[in-house]
Amino acid sequence: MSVAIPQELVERLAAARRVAVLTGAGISAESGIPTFRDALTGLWARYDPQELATPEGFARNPKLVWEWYAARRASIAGVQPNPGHTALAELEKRFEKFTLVTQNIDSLHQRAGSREVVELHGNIARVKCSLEQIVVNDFSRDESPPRCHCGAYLRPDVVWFGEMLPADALARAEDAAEHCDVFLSIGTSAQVYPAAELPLRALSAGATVVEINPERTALSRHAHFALQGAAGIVLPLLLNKLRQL
Ligand code: BV8
Repeated sequence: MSVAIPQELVERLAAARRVAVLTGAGISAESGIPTFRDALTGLWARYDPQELATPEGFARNPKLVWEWYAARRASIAGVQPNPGHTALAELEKRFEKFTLVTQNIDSLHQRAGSREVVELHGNIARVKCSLEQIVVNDFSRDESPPRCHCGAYLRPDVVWFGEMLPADALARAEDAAEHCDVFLSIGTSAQVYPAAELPLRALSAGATVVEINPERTALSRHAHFALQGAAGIVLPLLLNKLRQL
């Protein structure tokens, strides 16, 4: 599937000093990680992520939620960054300021070589005490979920629905959106707030907003450029066009 990259977009990107990016589950889809909107695969198909990814869901059934994350962590362990992640790591080197804000919790941007990554929703590789809210690295696994030394359950260090985002991450993301020349929204259905607000902040601050997604989303009609294609195809194309200038 070939996607046309408008020359106007290439020129605006080439002239940009500051670029901000928001990625969602779609950029990891080509690595084999199911997106949030795709039906959950296998034994988890009968659960609603918006049920499980909540403090209430964890309180109701800590073992089920812990095991859902353990299954997702195991599925992530075997995957690799894809050409979309790699192209973003290359693009970062071409700009004075390049801030990659992600909703993903899979570490694939860091593994692809991206250096300035803002994790809005935490990271599945980290575990924290559900009471003290501090990251815990050593714990016994003879219980599911395991317990902190204080006796409370441990939980994944991710942001659940209904929970506040890490204040410093959100502040960095908002600052990047408000002070960029070009904002790329990649692989996100633009439905989850406050992340979904970021491209709109960039738009009202005068940035050129670009969406990369095979499907249209709530953002598409606001974007200056809505490229309907897969990130793993469009981003390497965009990088090549910049190199040819
Ligand atoms: C909060 C971590 C304050 C856990 C996640 C208005 C303002 C503020 C808040 C709200 C509001 N309205 C409602 C809320 C509450 C809620 C919310 O937004 N709900 C939604 C459902 C309406 N927000 C919150 O609770 C946030 N907290 O606001 O705190 C507060 C507190 C209490 C009350 C009010 C306010 C916390 C949200 C974070 C939740 N945690 N993840 C985990 O992963 O288990 S969210 C999780 O879902 C992801 O992190 C991500 O953010 C979201 C999924 O979205 P996407 O990444 O976009 O993925 P999705 O599957 O939806 O779409 C994939 C896209 O990729 C598709 O468009 C597809 O076409 C595309 N695609 C597919 N293949 C490709 C591709 N694109 C490119 N290439 C491809 N190959």
